[in-house]
Amino acid sequence: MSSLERDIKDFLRSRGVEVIGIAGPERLDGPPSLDLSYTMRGARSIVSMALPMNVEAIYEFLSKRSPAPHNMDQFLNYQRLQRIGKELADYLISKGFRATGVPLSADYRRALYVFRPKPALSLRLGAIAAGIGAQGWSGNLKTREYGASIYLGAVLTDAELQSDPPLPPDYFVEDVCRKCKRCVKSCPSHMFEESEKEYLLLNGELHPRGRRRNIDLCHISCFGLHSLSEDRRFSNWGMHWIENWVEEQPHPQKTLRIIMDMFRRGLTVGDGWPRFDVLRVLCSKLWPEEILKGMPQPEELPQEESERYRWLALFARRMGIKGIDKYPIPMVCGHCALVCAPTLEETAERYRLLAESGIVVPGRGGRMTRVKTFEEAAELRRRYPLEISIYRKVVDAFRSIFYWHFYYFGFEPRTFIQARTYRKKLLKAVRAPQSRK
Ligand code: B12
Repeated sequence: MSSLERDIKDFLRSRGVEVIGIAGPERLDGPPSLDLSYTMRGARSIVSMALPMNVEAIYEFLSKRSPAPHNMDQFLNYQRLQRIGKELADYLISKGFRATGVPLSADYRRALYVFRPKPALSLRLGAIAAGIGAQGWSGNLKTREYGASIYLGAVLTDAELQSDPPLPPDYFVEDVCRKCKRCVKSCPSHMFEESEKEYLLLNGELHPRGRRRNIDLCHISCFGLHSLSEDRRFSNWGMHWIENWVEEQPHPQKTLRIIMDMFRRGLTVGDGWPRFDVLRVLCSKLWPEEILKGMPQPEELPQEESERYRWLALFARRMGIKGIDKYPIPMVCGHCALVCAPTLEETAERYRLLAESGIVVPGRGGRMTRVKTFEEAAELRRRYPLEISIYRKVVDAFRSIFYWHFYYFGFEPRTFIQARTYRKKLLKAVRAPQSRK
Protein backbone atom coordinates (compact mmCIF):
# COMPACT_ATOMS: atom_id res chain seq x y z
CA MET A 1 0.00 0.00 0.00
CA SER A 2 1.64 3.27 -1.09
CA SER A 3 1.42 6.40 0.96
CA LEU A 4 -1.56 7.78 -0.97
CA GLU A 5 -3.80 4.82 -0.07
CA ARG A 6 -2.57 5.12 3.53
CA ASP A 7 -3.30 8.87 3.57
CA ILE A 8 -6.80 8.27 2.20
CA LYS A 9 -7.57 5.71 4.92
CA ASP A 10 -6.10 7.90 7.67
CA PHE A 11 -8.19 10.81 6.33
CA LEU A 12 -11.40 8.75 6.51
CA ARG A 13 -10.56 7.22 9.90
CA SER A 14 -10.05 10.72 11.29
CA ARG A 15 -13.67 11.31 10.33
CA GLY A 16 -14.95 8.21 12.07
CA VAL A 17 -15.09 5.82 9.11
CA GLU A 18 -13.67 2.41 10.07
CA VAL A 19 -14.71 0.23 7.13
CA ILE A 20 -12.83 1.41 4.02
CA GLY A 21 -11.73 -0.32 0.83
CA ILE A 22 -10.12 0.64 -2.46
CA ALA A 23 -10.52 -0.81 -5.95
CA GLY A 24 -8.11 0.21 -8.71
CA PRO A 25 -8.63 0.02 -12.51
CA GLU A 26 -8.00 -3.75 -12.75
CA ARG A 27 -10.91 -4.56 -10.41
CA LEU A 28 -13.76 -2.82 -12.17
CA ASP A 29 -14.98 -5.37 -14.72
CA GLY A 30 -18.70 -5.93 -14.11
CA PRO A 31 -22.27 -4.78 -14.79
CA PRO A 32 -22.83 -1.34 -16.35
CA SER A 33 -23.30 0.23 -12.91
CA LEU A 34 -19.63 -0.45 -12.11
CA ASP A 35 -18.49 1.80 -14.98
CA LEU A 36 -16.96 4.67 -12.98
CA SER A 37 -16.53 6.89 -16.03
CA TYR A 38 -20.33 7.07 -16.35
CA THR A 39 -20.29 9.21 -13.19
CA MET A 40 -16.87 10.87 -13.58
CA ARG A 41 -15.06 10.93 -16.93
CA GLY A 42 -11.55 9.53 -16.51
CA ALA A 43 -12.24 7.95 -13.10
CA ARG A 44 -9.81 5.08 -12.49
CA SER A 45 -10.39 4.06 -8.87
CA ILE A 46 -13.13 3.92 -6.24
CA VAL A 47 -12.77 4.41 -2.47
CA SER A 48 -15.66 2.58 -0.83
CA MET A 49 -16.81 3.19 2.75
CA ALA A 50 -19.49 1.91 5.11
CA LEU A 51 -21.02 3.41 8.25
CA PRO A 52 -23.07 1.27 10.69
CA MET A 53 -26.75 1.84 11.32
CA ASN A 54 -27.61 2.78 14.93
CA VAL A 55 -28.41 -0.58 16.56
CA GLU A 56 -30.70 0.75 19.31
CA ALA A 57 -32.70 2.52 16.58
CA ILE A 58 -32.92 -0.78 14.67
CA TYR A 59 -34.29 -2.47 17.80
CA GLU A 60 -36.98 0.23 18.21
CA PHE A 61 -37.86 -0.14 14.51
CA LEU A 62 -38.05 -3.96 14.38
CA SER A 63 -39.88 -4.33 17.72
CA LYS A 64 -42.49 -1.79 16.52
CA ARG A 65 -41.79 0.63 19.38
CA SER A 66 -41.02 3.50 16.97
CA PRO A 67 -39.70 4.02 13.40
CA ALA A 68 -38.52 7.55 14.21
CA PRO A 69 -34.99 6.92 15.60
CA HIS A 70 -34.06 4.73 12.60
CA ASN A 71 -35.40 7.32 10.17
CA MET A 72 -33.43 10.07 11.94
CA ASP A 73 -30.36 7.81 11.76
CA GLN A 74 -30.92 7.46 7.99
CA PHE A 75 -31.42 11.23 7.56
CA LEU A 76 -28.25 12.11 9.51
CA ASN A 77 -25.97 9.40 8.06
CA TYR A 78 -26.91 9.92 4.43
CA GLN A 79 -25.86 13.56 4.84
CA ARG A 80 -22.78 12.67 6.92
CA LEU A 81 -21.50 10.16 4.32
CA GLN A 82 -21.92 12.68 1.50
CA ARG A 83 -20.09 15.32 3.55
CA ILE A 84 -17.18 12.95 4.26
CA GLY A 85 -17.14 11.98 0.55
CA LYS A 86 -16.91 15.64 -0.46
CA GLU A 87 -14.11 16.33 2.04
CA LEU A 88 -12.09 13.34 0.78
CA ALA A 89 -12.63 14.45 -2.83
CA ASP A 90 -11.43 17.99 -1.93
CA TYR A 91 -8.40 16.45 -0.21
CA LEU A 92 -7.50 14.42 -3.34
CA ILE A 93 -8.04 17.50 -5.52
CA SER A 94 -5.67 19.45 -3.25
CA LYS A 95 -3.12 16.74 -4.04
CA GLY A 96 -3.53 17.35 -7.79
CA PHE A 97 -5.96 14.54 -8.65
CA ARG A 98 -9.52 14.79 -9.93
CA ALA A 99 -12.11 13.32 -7.58
CA THR A 100 -15.80 13.40 -6.69
CA GLY A 101 -18.14 12.09 -4.01
CA VAL A 102 -20.97 9.84 -5.26
CA PRO A 103 -24.74 10.31 -4.58
CA LEU A 104 -25.94 7.64 -2.14
CA SER A 105 -29.21 6.74 -3.85
CA ALA A 106 -31.91 7.93 -6.29
CA ASP A 107 -29.16 8.74 -8.82
CA TYR A 108 -30.71 6.50 -11.45
CA ARG A 109 -29.86 6.15 -15.14
CA ARG A 110 -32.56 7.31 -17.56
CA ALA A 111 -34.73 4.49 -18.93
CA LEU A 112 -37.88 3.94 -20.98
CA TYR A 113 -39.55 2.26 -17.97
CA VAL A 114 -38.62 4.38 -14.95
CA PHE A 115 -39.99 2.28 -12.10
CA ARG A 116 -37.25 -0.38 -12.08
CA PRO A 117 -34.33 1.98 -11.50
CA LYS A 118 -30.69 1.20 -12.29
CA PRO A 119 -28.07 3.39 -10.61
CA ALA A 120 -25.49 5.58 -12.30
CA LEU A 121 -23.01 3.79 -10.04
CA SER A 122 -23.72 0.75 -7.85
CA LEU A 123 -22.29 1.32 -4.38
CA ARG A 124 -22.78 -2.39 -3.62
CA LEU A 125 -20.72 -3.49 -6.62
CA GLY A 126 -18.08 -0.86 -5.79
CA ALA A 127 -17.93 -2.17 -2.22
CA ILE A 128 -17.50 -5.77 -3.38
CA ALA A 129 -14.72 -4.75 -5.79
CA ALA A 130 -13.02 -2.75 -2.98
CA GLY A 131 -13.08 -5.76 -0.64
CA ILE A 132 -15.12 -4.25 2.24
CA GLY A 133 -17.72 -7.00 2.00
CA ALA A 134 -19.53 -9.55 -0.12
CA GLN A 135 -23.13 -10.19 -1.13
CA GLY A 136 -25.40 -11.59 1.55
CA TRP A 137 -28.29 -13.87 0.60
CA SER A 138 -30.60 -10.80 0.37
CA GLY A 139 -28.34 -9.17 -2.22
CA ASN A 140 -27.35 -6.57 0.34
CA LEU A 141 -23.66 -5.88 0.81
CA LYS A 142 -22.65 -7.63 4.04
CA THR A 143 -19.56 -6.62 6.06
CA ARG A 144 -17.71 -8.57 8.76
CA GLU A 145 -17.85 -5.58 11.11
CA TYR A 146 -21.54 -4.54 10.90
CA GLY A 147 -23.35 -7.19 8.83
CA ALA A 148 -25.63 -5.62 6.14
CA SER A 149 -27.14 -2.92 8.37
CA ILE A 150 -24.92 -0.23 6.91
CA TYR A 151 -24.89 2.94 4.84
CA LEU A 152 -22.62 2.75 1.80
CA GLY A 153 -20.73 5.67 0.30
CA ALA A 154 -17.89 6.16 -2.19
CA VAL A 155 -15.46 8.59 -3.81
CA LEU A 156 -14.19 8.30 -7.38
CA THR A 157 -10.79 9.57 -8.54
CA ASP A 158 -8.54 9.55 -11.59
CA ALA A 159 -5.68 8.38 -9.35
CA GLU A 160 -4.64 4.81 -10.14
CA LEU A 161 -4.88 3.37 -6.62
CA GLN A 162 -3.76 -0.01 -5.37
CA SER A 163 -6.68 -2.38 -4.78
CA ASP A 164 -7.43 -4.05 -1.46
CA PRO A 165 -7.93 -7.83 -1.59
CA PRO A 166 -11.54 -8.84 -2.29
CA LEU A 167 -13.49 -11.38 -0.22
CA PRO A 168 -14.31 -14.67 -1.95
CA PRO A 169 -17.65 -14.24 -3.83
CA ASP A 170 -19.48 -16.71 -1.56
CA TYR A 171 -17.74 -15.64 1.65
CA PHE A 172 -21.02 -15.07 3.49
CA VAL A 173 -23.49 -17.03 1.34
CA GLU A 174 -21.61 -20.30 1.88
CA ASP A 175 -20.34 -19.93 5.45
CA VAL A 176 -22.99 -17.78 7.16
CA CYS A 177 -26.21 -17.27 5.17
CA ARG A 178 -26.60 -21.03 4.54
CA LYS A 179 -27.18 -21.43 8.31
CA CYS A 180 -29.38 -18.33 8.67
CA LYS A 181 -31.65 -17.02 5.88
CA ARG A 182 -33.49 -14.77 8.39
CA CYS A 183 -33.48 -12.02 5.76
CA VAL A 184 -35.86 -14.20 3.72
CA LYS A 185 -38.27 -14.61 6.65
CA SER A 186 -38.09 -10.90 7.53
CA CYS A 187 -39.10 -9.69 4.05
CA PRO A 188 -42.84 -8.89 4.23
CA SER A 189 -43.37 -9.45 0.49
CA HIS A 190 -41.04 -12.46 0.12
CA MET A 191 -39.04 -10.70 -2.62
CA PHE A 192 -36.29 -13.34 -2.87
CA GLU A 193 -36.10 -17.13 -2.65
CA GLU A 194 -35.00 -19.21 0.36
CA SER A 195 -32.97 -21.81 -1.52
CA GLU A 196 -32.55 -20.88 -5.21
CA LYS A 197 -29.52 -18.78 -6.14
CA GLU A 198 -28.79 -16.27 -8.88
CA TYR A 199 -25.49 -14.63 -9.75
CA LEU A 200 -23.86 -11.40 -10.72
CA LEU A 201 -20.59 -11.43 -12.63
CA LEU A 202 -17.78 -9.28 -11.26
CA ASN A 203 -14.14 -9.45 -12.38
CA GLY A 204 -14.76 -12.85 -13.97
CA GLU A 205 -16.21 -14.34 -10.77
CA LEU A 206 -19.84 -15.30 -10.09
CA HIS A 207 -21.24 -13.78 -6.91
CA PRO A 208 -24.24 -15.72 -5.51
CA ARG A 209 -27.34 -14.41 -3.74
CA GLY A 210 -30.95 -15.47 -3.25
CA ARG A 211 -32.86 -15.48 -6.55
CA ARG A 212 -35.23 -12.53 -6.76
CA ARG A 213 -38.83 -13.61 -7.22
CA ASN A 214 -39.88 -10.13 -8.47
CA ILE A 215 -38.12 -6.84 -7.60
CA ASP A 216 -41.46 -4.98 -7.62
CA LEU A 217 -42.39 -6.89 -4.46
CA CYS A 218 -39.57 -4.91 -2.79
CA HIS A 219 -40.66 -1.62 -4.38
CA ILE A 220 -44.18 -2.24 -3.01
CA SER A 221 -42.94 -3.01 0.54
CA CYS A 222 -40.22 -0.36 0.65
CA PHE A 223 -42.57 2.37 -0.58
CA GLY A 224 -45.16 1.41 2.06
CA LEU A 225 -47.86 0.29 -0.43
CA HIS A 226 -48.45 -3.11 1.20
CA SER A 227 -47.00 -3.47 4.69
CA LEU A 228 -48.52 -6.80 5.70
CA SER A 229 -46.30 -9.90 5.58
CA GLU A 230 -47.30 -12.72 3.24
CA ASP A 231 -48.07 -14.95 6.27
CA ARG A 232 -50.00 -12.06 7.92
CA ARG A 233 -47.95 -12.45 11.12
CA PHE A 234 -46.01 -9.15 11.06
CA SER A 235 -45.74 -5.94 9.07
CA ASN A 236 -43.33 -3.15 8.28
CA TRP A 237 -44.09 0.53 9.04
CA GLY A 238 -45.94 1.17 5.78
CA MET A 239 -49.43 2.72 6.09
CA HIS A 240 -51.14 0.80 3.32
CA TRP A 241 -52.41 -2.65 2.33
CA ILE A 242 -53.30 -3.78 -1.20
CA GLU A 243 -56.78 -5.21 -0.53
CA ASN A 244 -56.61 -8.11 -2.96
CA TRP A 245 -53.19 -9.13 -1.56
CA VAL A 246 -54.53 -9.69 1.97
CA GLU A 247 -56.04 -13.09 1.20
CA GLU A 248 -53.23 -14.11 -1.08
CA GLN A 249 -50.30 -12.37 -2.74
CA PRO A 250 -50.16 -12.74 -6.55
CA HIS A 251 -47.69 -15.26 -7.96
CA PRO A 252 -44.34 -13.46 -8.53
CA GLN A 253 -44.42 -14.31 -12.23
CA LYS A 254 -47.65 -12.37 -12.64
CA THR A 255 -45.44 -9.37 -13.44
CA LEU A 256 -48.08 -7.22 -15.12
CA ARG A 257 -50.70 -7.90 -12.41
CA ILE A 258 -48.17 -6.89 -9.73
CA ILE A 259 -47.22 -3.73 -11.63
CA MET A 260 -50.91 -2.82 -12.06
CA ASP A 261 -51.56 -3.38 -8.34
CA MET A 262 -48.46 -1.25 -7.55
CA PHE A 263 -49.77 1.61 -9.70
CA ARG A 264 -53.33 1.29 -8.43
CA ARG A 265 -52.15 1.66 -4.86
CA GLY A 266 -49.15 3.91 -5.56
CA LEU A 267 -51.22 6.48 -7.44
CA THR A 268 -53.97 6.71 -4.79
CA VAL A 269 -52.01 7.18 -1.54
CA GLY A 270 -52.05 10.98 -1.84
CA ASP A 271 -48.37 11.43 -0.79
CA GLY A 272 -46.44 9.00 -3.02
CA TRP A 273 -44.26 11.70 -4.58
CA PRO A 274 -43.06 13.54 -1.42
CA ARG A 275 -42.39 10.15 0.19
CA PHE A 276 -39.93 9.31 -2.60
CA ASP A 277 -38.72 12.88 -3.15
CA VAL A 278 -37.51 13.18 0.45
CA LEU A 279 -35.19 10.19 -0.25
CA ARG A 280 -34.10 11.70 -3.56
CA VAL A 281 -33.12 15.08 -2.07
CA LEU A 282 -31.64 13.44 1.07
CA CYS A 283 -29.46 10.89 -0.75
CA SER A 284 -28.42 12.74 -3.89
CA LYS A 285 -27.68 16.22 -2.55
CA LEU A 286 -25.25 17.46 0.10
CA TRP A 287 -27.12 20.16 2.06
CA PRO A 288 -25.44 23.03 3.97
CA GLU A 289 -24.62 22.07 7.60
CA GLU A 290 -27.28 24.54 8.80
CA ILE A 291 -29.79 21.86 7.90
CA LEU A 292 -28.53 19.83 10.91
CA LYS A 293 -28.77 22.81 13.33
CA GLY A 294 -30.32 21.62 16.62
CA MET A 295 -31.27 18.27 15.10
CA PRO A 296 -31.23 15.57 17.83
CA GLN A 297 -29.33 12.31 17.40
CA PRO A 298 -31.57 9.19 17.31
CA GLU A 299 -30.97 8.48 21.01
CA GLU A 300 -31.69 12.14 21.93
CA LEU A 301 -35.17 12.19 20.40
CA PRO A 302 -37.99 13.01 22.87
CA GLN A 303 -40.06 10.04 24.14
CA GLU A 304 -43.39 11.38 22.84
CA GLU A 305 -43.93 9.93 19.34
CA SER A 306 -45.58 13.08 17.94
CA GLU A 307 -42.63 15.12 19.19
CA ARG A 308 -40.29 12.74 17.35
CA TYR A 309 -42.29 13.18 14.15
CA ARG A 310 -42.04 16.97 14.59
CA TRP A 311 -38.22 16.77 14.31
CA LEU A 312 -38.32 14.50 11.25
CA ALA A 313 -40.92 16.73 9.58
CA LEU A 314 -38.71 19.76 10.30
CA PHE A 315 -35.71 17.99 8.70
CA ALA A 316 -37.81 17.19 5.63
CA ARG A 317 -39.14 20.76 5.38
CA ARG A 318 -35.58 22.12 5.61
CA MET A 319 -34.94 20.05 2.44
CA GLY A 320 -38.03 21.60 0.84
CA ILE A 321 -40.26 18.56 1.33
CA LYS A 322 -43.88 19.18 2.36
CA GLY A 323 -46.90 16.87 2.57
CA ILE A 324 -45.56 14.14 4.90
CA ASP A 325 -45.63 16.07 8.22
CA LYS A 326 -48.27 13.82 9.78
CA TYR A 327 -46.14 10.68 9.20
CA PRO A 328 -42.59 11.81 8.21
CA ILE A 329 -41.33 8.20 7.97
CA PRO A 330 -40.05 7.52 4.41
CA MET A 331 -37.99 4.48 5.47
CA VAL A 332 -40.70 1.95 6.33
CA CYS A 333 -38.92 -1.34 5.62
CA GLY A 334 -35.35 -2.50 4.90
CA HIS A 335 -35.92 -5.51 7.21
CA CYS A 336 -33.53 -7.67 5.14
CA ALA A 337 -30.66 -5.29 5.93
CA LEU A 338 -31.74 -4.33 9.45
CA VAL A 339 -31.88 -7.90 10.76
CA CYS A 340 -28.53 -8.82 9.21
CA ALA A 341 -25.99 -8.34 12.02
CA PRO A 342 -22.25 -9.17 12.33
CA THR A 343 -23.02 -12.40 14.27
CA LEU A 344 -25.65 -15.13 13.82
CA GLU A 345 -26.72 -14.72 17.46
CA GLU A 346 -27.35 -10.98 17.05
CA THR A 347 -29.20 -11.62 13.75
CA ALA A 348 -31.34 -14.23 15.50
CA GLU A 349 -32.19 -11.73 18.26
CA ARG A 350 -33.14 -8.97 15.79
CA TYR A 351 -35.29 -11.39 13.81
CA ARG A 352 -36.98 -12.55 17.04
CA LEU A 353 -37.90 -8.93 17.81
CA LEU A 354 -39.47 -8.57 14.36
CA ALA A 355 -41.24 -11.94 14.38
CA GLU A 356 -42.82 -11.16 17.78
CA SER A 357 -43.51 -7.49 17.00
CA GLY A 358 -47.00 -7.89 15.56
CA ILE A 359 -48.58 -5.55 13.03
CA VAL A 360 -48.82 -1.76 12.89
CA VAL A 361 -51.68 -0.03 11.05
CA PRO A 362 -53.15 3.49 11.12
CA GLY A 363 -55.62 3.67 14.02
CA ARG A 364 -57.49 6.55 15.70
CA GLY A 365 -56.55 9.87 14.08
CA GLY A 366 -54.31 8.01 11.63
CA ARG A 367 -51.78 7.30 14.42
CA MET A 368 -49.78 4.10 13.71
CA THR A 369 -51.06 1.53 16.21
CA ARG A 370 -49.50 -1.79 17.09
CA VAL A 371 -51.62 -4.92 17.50
CA LYS A 372 -50.75 -8.60 17.95
CA THR A 373 -52.96 -10.30 15.37
CA PHE A 374 -54.07 -9.88 11.77
CA GLU A 375 -57.69 -9.91 12.86
CA GLU A 376 -57.12 -6.97 15.23
CA ALA A 377 -55.27 -5.09 12.47
CA ALA A 378 -58.05 -5.69 9.95
CA GLU A 379 -60.60 -4.49 12.51
CA LEU A 380 -58.64 -1.30 13.19
CA ARG A 381 -58.35 -0.58 9.47
CA ARG A 382 -62.07 -1.13 9.06
CA ARG A 383 -62.86 1.22 11.97
CA TYR A 384 -60.33 3.96 11.08
CA PRO A 385 -60.00 4.00 7.25
CA LEU A 386 -57.41 6.51 5.99
CA GLU A 387 -59.17 9.65 4.73
CA ILE A 388 -57.37 10.84 1.56
CA SER A 389 -59.30 13.40 -0.53
CA ILE A 390 -59.82 12.80 -4.26
CA TYR A 391 -58.08 16.13 -4.86
CA ARG A 392 -54.91 14.99 -2.99
CA LYS A 393 -54.96 11.62 -4.80
CA VAL A 394 -55.24 13.22 -8.25
CA VAL A 395 -52.62 15.92 -7.62
CA ASP A 396 -50.18 13.41 -6.17
CA ALA A 397 -50.75 10.93 -9.02
CA PHE A 398 -49.93 13.63 -11.56
CA ARG A 399 -46.87 14.75 -9.62
CA SER A 400 -45.59 11.16 -9.29
CA ILE A 401 -45.98 10.37 -12.99
CA PHE A 402 -44.60 13.76 -14.06
CA TYR A 403 -41.52 13.89 -11.78
CA TRP A 404 -40.51 10.23 -12.11
CA HIS A 405 -40.39 10.82 -15.86
CA PHE A 406 -38.88 14.29 -15.58
CA TYR A 407 -35.93 12.93 -13.60
CA TYR A 408 -35.57 9.40 -14.97
CA PHE A 409 -37.24 8.96 -18.39
CA GLY A 410 -35.07 8.58 -21.48
CA PHE A 411 -32.95 6.23 -23.53
CA GLU A 412 -29.16 5.91 -23.09
CA PRO A 413 -27.52 4.03 -25.98
CA ARG A 414 -24.31 3.59 -23.93
CA THR A 415 -26.18 1.88 -21.08
CA PHE A 416 -28.18 -0.23 -23.55
CA ILE A 417 -25.01 -1.55 -25.22
CA GLN A 418 -23.19 -2.08 -21.89
CA ALA A 419 -26.18 -4.02 -20.52
CA ARG A 420 -26.34 -6.32 -23.57
CA THR A 421 -22.58 -7.02 -23.35
CA TYR A 422 -22.82 -7.71 -19.63
CA ARG A 423 -25.87 -10.01 -19.98
CA LYS A 424 -24.04 -12.07 -22.66
CA LYS A 425 -20.96 -12.41 -20.43
CA LEU A 426 -23.12 -13.36 -17.43
CA LEU A 427 -25.06 -16.02 -19.35
CA LYS A 428 -21.81 -17.49 -20.71
CA ALA A 429 -20.27 -17.57 -17.22
CA VAL A 430 -23.35 -19.11 -15.60
CA ARG A 431 -23.54 -21.77 -18.33
CA ALA A 432 -19.84 -22.63 -18.06
CA PRO A 433 -19.92 -26.12 -16.38
CA GLN A 434 -17.31 -25.71 -13.60
CA SER A 435 -18.27 -22.11 -12.75
CA ARG A 436 -21.13 -22.47 -10.25
CA LYS A 437 -21.11 -24.19 -6.86
C1 B12 B 1 -32.05 0.81 -6.89
C2 B12 B 1 -31.88 0.62 -5.39
C3 B12 B 1 -32.89 -0.03 -4.68
C4 B12 B 1 -34.10 -0.61 -5.36
C5 B12 B 1 -33.75 -1.90 -6.10
C6 B12 B 1 -32.83 -2.81 -5.29
C7 B12 B 1 -31.92 -3.72 -6.13
N1 B12 B 1 -31.98 -3.79 -7.37
O1 B12 B 1 -31.12 -4.33 -5.60
C8 B12 B 1 -35.07 -0.83 -4.17
C9 B12 B 1 -35.93 0.42 -4.01
C10 B12 B 1 -35.95 -2.05 -4.27
C11 B12 B 1 -34.09 -0.87 -3.03
C12 B12 B 1 -34.36 -1.49 -1.84
C13 B12 B 1 -33.48 -1.49 -0.80
N2 B12 B 1 -32.36 -0.77 -0.65
CO1 B12 B 1 -31.60 0.22 -2.08
N3 B12 B 1 -30.56 1.07 -3.42
C14 B12 B 1 -30.73 1.08 -4.70
C15 B12 B 1 -29.50 1.73 -5.37
C16 B12 B 1 -29.89 3.10 -5.86
C17 B12 B 1 -28.93 0.89 -6.55
C18 B12 B 1 -28.89 -0.63 -6.22
C19 B12 B 1 -27.91 -1.29 -7.15
O2 B12 B 1 -26.73 -1.28 -6.87
N4 B12 B 1 -28.41 -1.79 -8.28
C20 B12 B 1 -27.51 -2.35 -9.29
C21 B12 B 1 -27.33 -3.82 -9.15
C22 B12 B 1 -26.48 -4.28 -8.06
O3 B12 B 1 -28.61 -4.31 -9.03
P1 B12 B 1 -29.01 -5.74 -9.52
O4 B12 B 1 -30.42 -5.77 -9.63
O5 B12 B 1 -28.35 -6.67 -8.62
O6 B12 B 1 -28.32 -5.85 -10.97
C23 B12 B 1 -28.43 -6.97 -11.71
C24 B12 B 1 -28.79 -6.61 -13.11
O7 B12 B 1 -29.72 -5.61 -13.15
C25 B12 B 1 -27.47 -6.21 -13.73
N5 B12 B 1 -27.14 -4.81 -13.55
C26 B12 B 1 -26.38 -4.30 -12.57
N6 B12 B 1 -26.22 -3.00 -12.74
C27 B12 B 1 -26.87 -2.67 -13.86
C28 B12 B 1 -27.02 -1.43 -14.49
C29 B12 B 1 -27.78 -1.37 -15.62
C30 B12 B 1 -27.95 -0.05 -16.29
C31 B12 B 1 -28.38 -2.55 -16.15
C32 B12 B 1 -29.24 -2.45 -17.37
C33 B12 B 1 -28.23 -3.79 -15.53
C34 B12 B 1 -27.47 -3.83 -14.39
O8 B12 B 1 -26.51 -6.98 -13.03
C35 B12 B 1 -27.04 -7.54 -11.84
C36 B12 B 1 -27.17 -9.06 -11.93
O9 B12 B 1 -26.25 -9.64 -12.63
C37 B12 B 1 -28.45 1.77 -4.20
C38 B12 B 1 -27.58 3.04 -4.17
C39 B12 B 1 -26.44 2.95 -5.21
N7 B12 B 1 -26.29 3.95 -6.00
O10 B12 B 1 -25.76 1.95 -5.28
C40 B12 B 1 -29.32 1.66 -2.95
C41 B12 B 1 -28.81 0.70 -1.89
C42 B12 B 1 -28.35 -0.59 -2.56
N8 B12 B 1 -29.99 0.39 -1.11
C43 B12 B 1 -29.73 0.15 0.14
C44 B12 B 1 -30.68 -0.33 1.09
C45 B12 B 1 -30.26 -0.29 2.55
C46 B12 B 1 -31.92 -0.82 0.65
C47 B12 B 1 -32.99 -1.54 1.48
C48 B12 B 1 -32.51 -2.38 2.62
C49 B12 B 1 -34.08 -0.57 1.99
C50 B12 B 1 -33.61 0.55 2.75
N9 B12 B 1 -33.36 1.57 2.06
O11 B12 B 1 -33.46 0.50 3.91
C51 B12 B 1 -33.71 -2.38 0.40
C52 B12 B 1 -32.99 -3.75 0.19
C53 B12 B 1 -33.58 -4.56 -0.94
C54 B12 B 1 -32.65 -5.69 -1.42
N10 B12 B 1 -32.67 -6.81 -0.72
O12 B12 B 1 -31.96 -5.52 -2.40
C55 B12 B 1 -28.26 0.38 0.44
C56 B12 B 1 -27.57 -1.01 0.51
C57 B12 B 1 -26.85 -1.33 1.73
C58 B12 B 1 -26.32 -2.77 1.64
N11 B12 B 1 -26.04 -3.32 2.78
O13 B12 B 1 -26.20 -3.33 0.54
C59 B12 B 1 -27.79 1.22 -0.80
C60 B12 B 1 -26.33 0.95 -1.23
C61 B12 B 1 -27.95 2.70 -0.45
C62 B12 B 1 -26.76 3.24 0.41
N12 B12 B 1 -26.10 4.25 -0.05
O14 B12 B 1 -26.46 2.70 1.45
N13 B12 B 1 -32.93 -0.26 -3.34
